[in-house]
Amino acid sequence: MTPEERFTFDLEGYLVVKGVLDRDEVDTLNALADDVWPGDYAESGLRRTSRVSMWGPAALALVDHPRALPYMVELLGPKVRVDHDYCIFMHKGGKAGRLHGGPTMQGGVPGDHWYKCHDGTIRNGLTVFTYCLSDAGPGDGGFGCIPGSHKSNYIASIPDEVRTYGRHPHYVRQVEVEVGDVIIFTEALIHGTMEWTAEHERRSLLYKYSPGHSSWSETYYNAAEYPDATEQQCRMMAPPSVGNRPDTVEASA
Ligand SMILES: O=C(O)CCC(=O)C(=O)O
Repeated sequence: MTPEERFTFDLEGYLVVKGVLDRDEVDTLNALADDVWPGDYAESGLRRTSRVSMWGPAALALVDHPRALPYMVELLGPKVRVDHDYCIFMHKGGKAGRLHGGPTMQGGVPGDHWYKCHDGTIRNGLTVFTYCLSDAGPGDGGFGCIPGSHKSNYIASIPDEVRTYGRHPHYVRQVEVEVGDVIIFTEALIHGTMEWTAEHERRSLLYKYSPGHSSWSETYYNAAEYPDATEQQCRMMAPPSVGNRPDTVEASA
C-alpha cells in the first residue's frame, strides 16, 4: 500500500483501488456469470449467490488476484485466509438490508468485527474485497458506508432511520466506482447496500478474508472442490489455525 492508501484506509475504513481488473478480465467474469448463473430478477431487484469462486478459472483467480494480494497481506497479516465469497447483482429499484457492521459492538451486541493499528501495522478481522463489474456514479447507489465509523465509540447512537436509508445525513457516503475497481473495506466499518437507482445493472463480486487464526463463516472452503487451485490458493482456503500455518505468500528464496 502506498502511504496515502494507508492513511486513507486508517482514516475512513475503506479504500477504492482503481483499475485492478482490466477489460478482458471484466468481460470474462461477466460472460461466466451469464453462463453459470443466468436467471431472472425477483421483484426485489436483487440477486445474490455464494461461492462465485467456483464459477470458473477467472473467478477462482480473484481469490488471490496479484493486484489485490499485497493489500490482503498488509491488512490481514501474512497468514490471511479466504473466508467466503458471493455476489450482489442489482436492477433499478433493488434494495438490500440496512447499514450494519461496525467495530466490536453492534448496538450493544458483540459483533466481532475489528480494526487495529499498532506501531505502524494495520490489522483487521473480516475484510472485504469487492470486484466491481459495473460503474457506480453519483447517486447510483450500491455500496454505502459511514467513513471513519470503524473507530467510532457511539455506533449505537446511529438513528434507525439512517440505518434504513430513510434519511441521508452528510456522514453516510455512497462510494463511487468504475468498472474494474476494487473496494476494500473492513467489516468494522458501518456499511450496507443502498438502493440501486441507475438504469444499468450493478454487478459486484465480494471476496471476504480473515486473519489466519479466525473464521467468520461457519463453513470452510474445501480445496478438493477446486482441482485447478494453485498451491497458494489452497493455503488461503485452509481452515483457520495459528500453529505451523505457512505464510500465504511463500517467501522467495
Ligand atoms: O456492496 C454492498 O452492497 C454491501 C455489502 C455488504 O453489506 C457486506 O459485505 O456486508
